[in-house]
Amino acid sequence: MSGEYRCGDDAVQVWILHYQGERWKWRGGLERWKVGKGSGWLPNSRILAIPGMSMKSAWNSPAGSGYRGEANQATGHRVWLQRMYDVIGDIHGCAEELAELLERLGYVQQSGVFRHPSRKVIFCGDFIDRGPQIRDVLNICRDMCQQQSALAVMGNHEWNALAYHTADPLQQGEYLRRHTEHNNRQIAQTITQLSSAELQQALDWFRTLPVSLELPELRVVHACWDPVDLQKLQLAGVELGWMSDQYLQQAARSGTQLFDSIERVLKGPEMRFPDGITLTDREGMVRRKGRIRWFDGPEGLSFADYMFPGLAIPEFVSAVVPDDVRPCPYGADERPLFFGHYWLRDRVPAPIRGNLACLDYSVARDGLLTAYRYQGCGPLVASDFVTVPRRSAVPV
Ligand SMILES: [Mn+2]
Repeated sequence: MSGEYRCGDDAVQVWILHYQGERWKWRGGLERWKVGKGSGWLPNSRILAIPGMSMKSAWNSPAGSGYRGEANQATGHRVWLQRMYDVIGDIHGCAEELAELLERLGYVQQSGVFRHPSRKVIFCGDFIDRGPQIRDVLNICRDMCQQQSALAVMGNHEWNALAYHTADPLQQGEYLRRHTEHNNRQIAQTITQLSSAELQQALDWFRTLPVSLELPELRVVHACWDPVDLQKLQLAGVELGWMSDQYLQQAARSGTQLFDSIERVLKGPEMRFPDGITLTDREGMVRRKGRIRWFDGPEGLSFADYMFPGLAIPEFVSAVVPDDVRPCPYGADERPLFFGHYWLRDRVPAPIRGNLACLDYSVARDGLLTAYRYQGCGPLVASDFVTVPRRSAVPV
């Protein structure tokens, strides 16, 4: 067979079926193909992605039933592409662990950039702050993105860094994110470890990051997938310029709609604690509200169970979820969604549901750097998580 096929730079897996009787059958051998090589086969076929379709359902689907994927009349082969992704959670300056994780996932450094012949990484954001090797993390991740070996979304720490370094035009000498003791402490490692040129380079890169990725196969966001807020953020980007100073000025100002949207998408919705209860978080901040299981409705759950992660202190176990929580339940029939941000502490990661997984297992606090090796079909399963435990001590 001869012919040529090109599909941009995406890493994909090619499945080849052939028509036998009334059904398409797998031709045997899952063929992995590095796209861009122009392999010479499949004359006259078009190769299309079939989002959300498992191989099993494709095998069993009658020929000509309207699935995207096209028969090659000449050879009787039907072929499609499934892009293959490894989604990686919050990294927070843990470069040693990141390099080890990439190696365990089969990525190899070529000309200084981690690559895989048939897969791509998607980073869930929160590259900086906390850990000891922020420069190396930025170099690894940015290089991979620039060489089309990875995609990335912005985390709240990248957003905070941008706002922290952008002057507030309404208040002389102030910044969009105030230089309070807490905010200074949060970004201290990034500022200490990077030279001012490196910091500027990092900020330039952050401005290019989207807040969400919607691919045919899956979705990725740092904290909360709210389609309404995501759309508002997109529209503002068209109007003001994505992450332009103007965009930052609006979205970093409390009280604006854009502020609410960015907070919700990058930090996740929260609920007030019952009557005057306060908790001190791991960074020493006194909190009056906490993160919720926004992907579920609160029906039938106690306050303790509706926290995410759950928090079974007696005051919460006996309390009810306030009326004004605003979840955005994620449907069981939606494509898989991956997010980070939630500092889960379990030592063995698992999906929340078959189409929902949080990949932040607190690597910067002696937890696990966590990836999900997405196989392109079927419900998410615990055995497709890959983790690397924390190696070195945290500087602060
Ligand atoms: Mn975060």
